[in-house]
Amino acid sequence: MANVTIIGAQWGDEGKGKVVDWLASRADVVVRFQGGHNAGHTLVVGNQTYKLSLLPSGLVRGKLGVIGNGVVVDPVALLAEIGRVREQGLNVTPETLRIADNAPLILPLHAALDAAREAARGARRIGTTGRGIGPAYEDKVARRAIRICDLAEPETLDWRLDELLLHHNTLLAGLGAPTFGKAELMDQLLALAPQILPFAEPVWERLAEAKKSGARILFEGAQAVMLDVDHGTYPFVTSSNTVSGQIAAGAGVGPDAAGRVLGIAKAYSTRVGSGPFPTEQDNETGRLLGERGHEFGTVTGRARRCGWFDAALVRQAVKVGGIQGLALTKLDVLDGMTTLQIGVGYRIGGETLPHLPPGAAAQAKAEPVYETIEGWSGSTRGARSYADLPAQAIKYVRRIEELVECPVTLLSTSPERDDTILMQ
Ligand code: 2SA
Ligand code: MG
Repeated sequence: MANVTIIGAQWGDEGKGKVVDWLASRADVVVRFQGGHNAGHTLVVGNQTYKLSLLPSGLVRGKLGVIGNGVVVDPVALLAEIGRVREQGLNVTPETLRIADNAPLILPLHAALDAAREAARGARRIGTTGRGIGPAYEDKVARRAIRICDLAEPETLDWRLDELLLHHNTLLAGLGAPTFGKAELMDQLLALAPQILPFAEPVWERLAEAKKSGARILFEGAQAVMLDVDHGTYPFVTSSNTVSGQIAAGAGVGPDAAGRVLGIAKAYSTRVGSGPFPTEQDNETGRLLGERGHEFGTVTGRARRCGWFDAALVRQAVKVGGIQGLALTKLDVLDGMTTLQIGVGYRIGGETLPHLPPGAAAQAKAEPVYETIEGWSGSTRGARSYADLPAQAIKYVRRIEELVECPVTLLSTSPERDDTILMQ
């Protein structure tokens, strides 16, 4: 297997964790390159269920895990997660986990600002995970972030914190939220330094060595293309680039390192948080999908909004995300539904569009154009070969391939790792 990059092709929670886990057995290194502990990847291995947020999924398979510089790292959340998975028997040490020394930190003031802003937005809130992701990325771009390497230079923390607090306390006070004191933050950083620094290194160097030695690298995306800060349903997006192109900047490798780009899509659609969702079914169908698909956020436990597969949107994700093959997950959730709908475009006023327009007002007005397709009565749950699938389920998959202009190369038929069908 050459290198592989895995990204979400919808709004997240497509089942990337399972597919990454499936492929991790054939990789040597698993790399996170964007996002932070807003991600929630569920991995079912035998009778153990691992819920990972910040840790690369490959750790579950004993592979080297790398957190790239494109990730925003909450050191407290990281240590807590390491503690949790260690209790489940995983071996997470500075030998198995490496973190980019130039990755920016998420501090308590980031989560506080995230929450204060969401409260101030009221009905227009983004529905963030409240983890401080947006404010941490803002600080990185504004060149005032405290990075992991700064923990090794405690003499610089004084002025760094001054600069950070000048900015954040002004904003927090303006929003009527409690401000932060320097001494307390300084103590926290100094206490964290010896726990975090053993994991830190220039990971670009290790990845260059991995490339030289022919090691196979798996890039594990978090969130999804429709949450990309440039290409997603802005402003209802996360604050990082989630497309495959981000692996280069977010891990310190060339773009050729991406290898084969696999997009993950659910056989229907879900979204957590606010924002446009043209094929949403805020009705009995949506509730049925949510119930059968256990659609609750891994990180926050929020109920996910559910609706029909939106081929127009996934086609766009395929193009901007550089997706070469699609893994379709949770097909079994559609088992037994008499008729299925697939979104193929949008109607706004009298006009029909092949893709979702970028403006928020236009997006809110977009009505989906559907194609109706007959469902199947048999079960696809746990199917492990193409021959086990009802004919009509195959038809549904084939129609999706045509509409999104990308081959479906993998089908996942249950959360179990082995319930996976390799197509072609
Ligand atoms: P943020 O916190 O700034 O990244 O939120 C901005 C938007 O991005 C969405 N977002 C996500 N959507 C789906 N899944 C995500 N991860 C968790 C999971 C979510 C959870 O895998 O289950 O547990 O609730 C994720 N992370 C960010 C978010 O909903 C906002 O729309
Ligand atoms: Mg998730």
